[in-house]
Amino acid sequence: MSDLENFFNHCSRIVDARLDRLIPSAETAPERLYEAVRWSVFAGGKRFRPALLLAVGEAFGCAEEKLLGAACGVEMIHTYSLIHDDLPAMDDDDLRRGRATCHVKFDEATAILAGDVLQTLAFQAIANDENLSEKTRVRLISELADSAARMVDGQQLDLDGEGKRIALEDLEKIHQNKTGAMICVAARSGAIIAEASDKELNAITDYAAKLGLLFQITDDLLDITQTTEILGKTAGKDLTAEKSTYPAFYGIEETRKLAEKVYREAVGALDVLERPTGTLREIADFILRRKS
Ligand code: GRG
Repeated sequence: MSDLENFFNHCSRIVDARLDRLIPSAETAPERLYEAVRWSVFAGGKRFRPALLLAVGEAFGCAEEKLLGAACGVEMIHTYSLIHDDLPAMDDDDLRRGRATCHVKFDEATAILAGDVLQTLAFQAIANDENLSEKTRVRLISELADSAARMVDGQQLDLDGEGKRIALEDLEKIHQNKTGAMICVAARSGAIIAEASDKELNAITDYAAKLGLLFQITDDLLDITQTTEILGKTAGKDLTAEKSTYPAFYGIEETRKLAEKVYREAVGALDVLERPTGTLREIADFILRRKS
């Protein structure tokens, strides 16, 4: 197993253990709500955003314990967005993370509430994190709130663009918000907790912005080149929903070249850092080559 795989496995283990402590048990009333939350949270997501937060924090020498609450907060917002994205009023999907979506397993109202409560639990996880100063907690909450709002903006823009031919710059705006904001806040949170300088935070922000774009480009490619079984979510949805995607603009081969260019820009942004950035570079490489 590669060092990066070991790192991801380790992150998944410690993040899952902390999420288990932060999320009320399935026996907590109203049981159906917390069963639904746990169904979606512990469904085997990649935990990419928490791993990114931990990797950035560790590059700046920060202890894992200080990073875990914020990492879980980001993952909870991400999971809420997936639950709501799968609802009939949005993407209307029945498969996520390799199992039935929340509204299919439970019901639509419960899935809406499961997403709602995950949002509040995310902010609670940071507000109550005694490993962090109150000033840091407020800054992280503010950054996470801004990013979660940008994600919702991006989702609305995406819905507005369905079935229409949109300009490339509008496509980029959708993705900077819908996908990029949460990836960016994960990386920035790691740097903020680790007390990175402003110059270092700017470099991490540039890296994360490119990484978010790379994540979306590879997501678009996987949607048309990968199977439902491997993705753990329905493949080919972008074509069915007539979405504007990078392959729709450029074709598959040019989109692959674009992904490589964005990858080089992401790792290039790290060059100004006098820190051990090996894991961050490997993460960009992993996103470029990912299969799910
Ligand atoms: C409904 C408020 C609201 C927002 C939805 C997340 C999102 C915004 C939509 C999901 C649609 C989508 C496929 C977006 C592309 C990028 C993305 C967020 C993919 C899913 O993230 P992964 O691959 O998923 O990290 P896992 O399950 O591994 O956590």
